Amino acid sequence: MTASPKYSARRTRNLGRTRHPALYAALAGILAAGTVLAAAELAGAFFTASARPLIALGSTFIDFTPLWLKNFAVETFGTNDKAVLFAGMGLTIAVLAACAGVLARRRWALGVAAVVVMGTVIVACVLTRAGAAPLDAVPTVLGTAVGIAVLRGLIRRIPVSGPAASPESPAVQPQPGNTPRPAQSAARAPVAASNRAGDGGNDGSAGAVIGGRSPAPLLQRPTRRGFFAAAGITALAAGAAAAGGRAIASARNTTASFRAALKLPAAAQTAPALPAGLQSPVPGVTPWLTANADFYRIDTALSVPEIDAETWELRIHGMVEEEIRINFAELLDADLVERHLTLTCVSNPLGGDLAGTAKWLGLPVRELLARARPTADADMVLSTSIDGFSASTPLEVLQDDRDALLAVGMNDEPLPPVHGYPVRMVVPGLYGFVSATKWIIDMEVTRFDAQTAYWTDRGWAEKAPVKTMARVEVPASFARVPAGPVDVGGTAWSQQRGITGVEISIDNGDWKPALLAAEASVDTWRQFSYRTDALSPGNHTVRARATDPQDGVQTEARADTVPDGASGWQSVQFMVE
Ligand SMILES: Nc1nc2c(c(=O)[nH]1)N[C@H]1C(S)=C(S)[C@@H](COP(=O)(O)O)O[C@H]1N2
Ligand SMILES: [Mo]
Repeated sequence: MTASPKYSARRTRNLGRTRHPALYAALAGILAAGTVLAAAELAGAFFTASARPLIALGSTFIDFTPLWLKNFAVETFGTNDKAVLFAGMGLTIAVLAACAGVLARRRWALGVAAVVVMGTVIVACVLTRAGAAPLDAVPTVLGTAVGIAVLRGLIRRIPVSGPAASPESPAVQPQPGNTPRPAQSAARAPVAASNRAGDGGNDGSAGAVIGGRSPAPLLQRPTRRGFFAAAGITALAAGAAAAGGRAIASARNTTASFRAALKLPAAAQTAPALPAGLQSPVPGVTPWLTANADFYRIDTALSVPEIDAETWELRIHGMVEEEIRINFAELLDADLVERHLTLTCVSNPLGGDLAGTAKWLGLPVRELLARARPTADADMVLSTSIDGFSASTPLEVLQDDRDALLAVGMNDEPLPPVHGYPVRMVVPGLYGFVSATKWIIDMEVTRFDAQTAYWTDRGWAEKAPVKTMARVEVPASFARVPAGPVDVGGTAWSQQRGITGVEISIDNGDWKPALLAAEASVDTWRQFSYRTDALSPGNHTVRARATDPQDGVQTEARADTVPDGASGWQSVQFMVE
């Protein structure tokens, strides 16, 4: 074969000089950053989730996310917003790390400084998370140390001409006219060449991981192959550390097994029997009862909080005659009620799917408040989650006769972890962000003029009753339907007021009443159906609007989701074939 001369020619050239050492340095930087995160992930398995750098970084980022960006993310990516956030973070870190690598090759001290700055930023994020302990900084500090060692080991393996590069004597640029050296140095026995004598003066850490800094004659000449071998080993080790960290973290998570074994008590008051005919007859309309697995999830938590139900405790304090604490066993012992309630998110755009109906099991919040006895001038309850999220709920809403629940069960199961296990609030009539605190641990009775909640501090309203809304689900946007009459179906909600009518307008024509499905209660959504006249082939639009008995027809005025929920009449385009 003629391949061999070609091969050796290329090989010799590559051994002799590297035309793009900065690219190697960038790769070294990226691998070092990956090692920082992986090592921290492994160490972090023995700490709380927010001690893990990516979680802490992402959570902090979310907390500082400007309103427009948050809305953009939710509207564009919906419930995938977290995956997008992680991807964006990964990309940002990779770019910064590549720069740090390039910097490190030119001036080692600057590279180290860059890595240390990154580590410090992460430590700051970790330590400012809700419930963080000083020791939570340990994984990141360890990870940063390992990352610096890896960076050092890789940088000095960047193939260059002239004397071997070391962090302290940065890479010598390839000289024009340098004679390529034969491959013999690479063939030298690695053991003999590897370290020993030259290790004096070394700071130690790098040598321990990849190989010591040795004077040029003793160190085998850095080769392309050597660099990529080290890079590959680094990537493998980082991957193994990250995977190992995950595995250890989930093995150490005992909340899952406790939850699986948990038998919820029977309700003292079961849910009123559901009437027949709740489901719209139009095929394709959302199931009236939302399965837990299909229930929308919206929260700021990058890692689902793990709460040990056996040590969970809720404190009710502030402007009360008597401070109260209740633990999980006491809560399960109380007279629990079961209710079907529809929960909706303020970020739901017209026609959006951030709404769901479940059967909740819980203790009415008013009973706890009755025990605590709020003082006369209190007007708000600030409920706080273990991860620092908080919601401001008007006190009277939690004291009137609606079924505001401290919920433990969802559709006959303990709350799923993502929906707030072990305990959350669910308040009929209010959007989730001002009422439905998941992973709740604290309720402070206070005043709207004294305290503000998580989203209120970020531009959203402090009070947010649910707006009456009709949603067309069938036909779907841009659906193609056969000629003839078209079946329209959907869901409307107006928690606390109920739905007494839904009207449909085809192609901006007169409003016609839709057929309402049965109603379970004013706190649950209500479905509808409507059959159009035969429509001609081509594009058509269908609009829907709901009526509630208190405020009449839902407003036509369009409002954005910010600050207190979208309004307006949804319009859906479809095509008759
Ligand atoms: N701890 C915590 N609770 C939270 C939130 C949150 O970000 N953190 N988001 C709220 C919002 S905006 C909504 S709409 C509901 C959504 O509840 P779900 O995810 O169970 O559907 O939870 C509320 N409770
Ligand atoms: Mo929400």
